[in-house]
Amino acid sequence: MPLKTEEKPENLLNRARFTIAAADPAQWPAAPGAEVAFAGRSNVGKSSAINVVTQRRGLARTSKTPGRTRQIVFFDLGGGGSRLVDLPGYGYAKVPDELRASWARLIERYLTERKALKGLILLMDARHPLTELDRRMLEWCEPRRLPIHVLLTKSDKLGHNQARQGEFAVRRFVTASQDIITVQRFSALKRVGVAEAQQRIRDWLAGNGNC
Ligand SMILES: Nc1nc2c(ncn2[C@@H]2O[C@H](COP(=O)(O)OP(=O)(O)O)[C@@H](O)[C@H]2O)c(=O)[nH]1
Ligand SMILES: [Mg+2]
Repeated sequence: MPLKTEEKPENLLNRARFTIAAADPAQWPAAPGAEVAFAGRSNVGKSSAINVVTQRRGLARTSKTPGRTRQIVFFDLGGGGSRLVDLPGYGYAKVPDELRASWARLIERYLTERKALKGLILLMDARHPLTELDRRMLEWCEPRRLPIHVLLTKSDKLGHNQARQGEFAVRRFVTASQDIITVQRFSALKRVGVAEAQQRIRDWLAGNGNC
């Protein structure tokens, strides 16, 4: 019998619904299930990427003002307890050190303790990937064997060759962990690389490791 439309695996992401913007770990949804989190600098395009991969414009709030998201936002994908997670952006220069440190602690706690986490979508700006904090994030995750898929986003702002150079630079940086770290070009604006990103997310949620 053919699957009903809403049960097709490719529609899993379209079912995303806002669950909670959690300021405190006590508010994180009960942990069973599978989760894919989006991380990266403030303003890099995390919320835009979530909207594009779920094909739900306006699901995650996007902003022209960096540093607006201070909470971990969970989106339920229904059924089997799968979720997408919008992590607070790191590295926004204009927040006080104390606040920045508390964000780092929150993200670290999430990445360390969250059993449901199956993989991290790490967004970097295609124009200047591998910032200090991007590197630290990769270096923190590598020994913990957390699978990462890097989206080099806003690639619409770059020519083909420049975008390729960025891709090579990130690949070189993670050479030792190619089995768990993958890289692609992406643009939320021009819908570049959406199918590839969706596939990676669905594979993780389905328990198919990194590839
Ligand atoms: N040109 C371009 N702009 C983008 C892209 N993705 C996001 N933006 C813009 O970058 C800004 C920050 O995006 P947002 O998704 O809120 O970033 P977040 O802080 O990482 O969640 C917004 O003005 C978006 O419209 C992209 O792929 N290309
Ligand atoms: Mg955001």
